[in-house]
Amino acid sequence: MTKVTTLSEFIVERQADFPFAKGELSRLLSAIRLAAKVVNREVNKAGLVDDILGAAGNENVQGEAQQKLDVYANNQMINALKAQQEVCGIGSEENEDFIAFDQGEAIWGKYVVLMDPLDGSSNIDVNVSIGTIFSIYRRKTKPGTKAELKDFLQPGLDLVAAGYIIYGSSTMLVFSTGNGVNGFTLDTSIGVFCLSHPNMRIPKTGRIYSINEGNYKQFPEGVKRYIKYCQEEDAETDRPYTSRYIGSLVADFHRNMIKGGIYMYPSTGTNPNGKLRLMYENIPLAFIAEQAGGKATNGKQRILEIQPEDLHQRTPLFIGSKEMVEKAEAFLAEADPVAAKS
Ligand code: P6P
Repeated sequence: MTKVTTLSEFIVERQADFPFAKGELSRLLSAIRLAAKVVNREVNKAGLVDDILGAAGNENVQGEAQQKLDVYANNQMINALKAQQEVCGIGSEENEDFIAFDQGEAIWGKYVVLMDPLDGSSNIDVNVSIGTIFSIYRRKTKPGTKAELKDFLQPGLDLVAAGYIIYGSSTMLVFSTGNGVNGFTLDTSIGVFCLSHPNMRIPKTGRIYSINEGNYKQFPEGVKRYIKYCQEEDAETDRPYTSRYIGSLVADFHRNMIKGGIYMYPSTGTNPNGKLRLMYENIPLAFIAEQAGGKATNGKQRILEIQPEDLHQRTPLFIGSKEMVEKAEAFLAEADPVAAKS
C-alpha cells in the first residue's frame, strides 16, 4: 500500500522549502483548509438546502448578484483567517474595501490574504464545479499597526504562496509557495486532504482552448485570428483543437493544468480590460501556472509583473500551456503591432 501523505505531513516534511518561520505556513494553510472543508460541505448540499441557493439579494462590488453560497464562503474564509495570528487583513472579491484585523493578536499578523471566495458561483444551481482562489503576501506595514492598502496592492512577484480549491467531482486543494505545485484531494471519509498530484506540471502545449466564443464579435482581431488558427485543419500541429468552456475559471484552469490548454478572457466591448480581476483571480492562477511550467499574460505583459493600482482592477488573461499562450500572443502582436509594443 503506497504511503498517503496528508497536507499537514507534507508541510512538516517540506518545512525547509517554505519561506516562512516555522509553523506560520501550516497555521495559514490550516485556516484555508478548514474553510475549504466547511464550504465543501455546503456546496455538496446546495441542491438540497434552498436556504443557500439563489441570490443573496445583494450585489457584490462587481454589480453581480451575490449568490448566498458566495456570502457564506466569504464569511467562512474571513472568520477562519481572522482566528489566525498570522493574518492582519483580507482583501476579497466580494468586499469593496479590504478588511483590516485590528483587534487582538491578529494586528501582529505578518501576512495578508486576498481571495475570490467562490469563483463561478453562478454555476452553483446548475451543479457545475466552482472554486476558491487565494493569495498570501507578507505585509508591507509594521506588525502591530493596522493593515493599509499598500499591504494588498502588491504585484504577483511578491507573492509568498497562492492556490485554489476546486469543488468538483472531488474537492482538491492545489497550491504553491514558490517551490513547484502540489495537489491534495479531500478524502471525505476521514476529512483529510491527501497528496494526490505531487509536483504538478502543465504540458508545454495542448489541444484545448477555452474562451467564451459568444463574445467573438467583440474580440480584438488577434484573438479572432488565434481562434481561427485553433479551428484550422493541420495534421502536423494536431489541429483542429477542442473547445472547452465551463464558465467556471477554476474548473477550466484546473483541466488545462492537467491536460494542457489555454484559457483566454480578452478585452471585449463590455469589458475593455477583460472581466477577470487581477488581484483575486489572475495573479494567484498566474503564480500557479508559472510554478507548473506554464505562462500567464494580459496578452503581452507577464501578469506577475503588473503593479496593481486598484483592488478590483481587471486585466485580460491568457493563461495555460506556455507554447499556446505564446502562439496567441504572436497573433495579437501581428494584428496590432503598436499595442504589442506599448
Ligand atoms: P463569461 C465566473 O463569473 C467567472 O468569473 C469565471 O469563473 C468564468 O471563467 C468567467 O467569469 C465566465 O465569464 O463572461 O464567459 O460568462
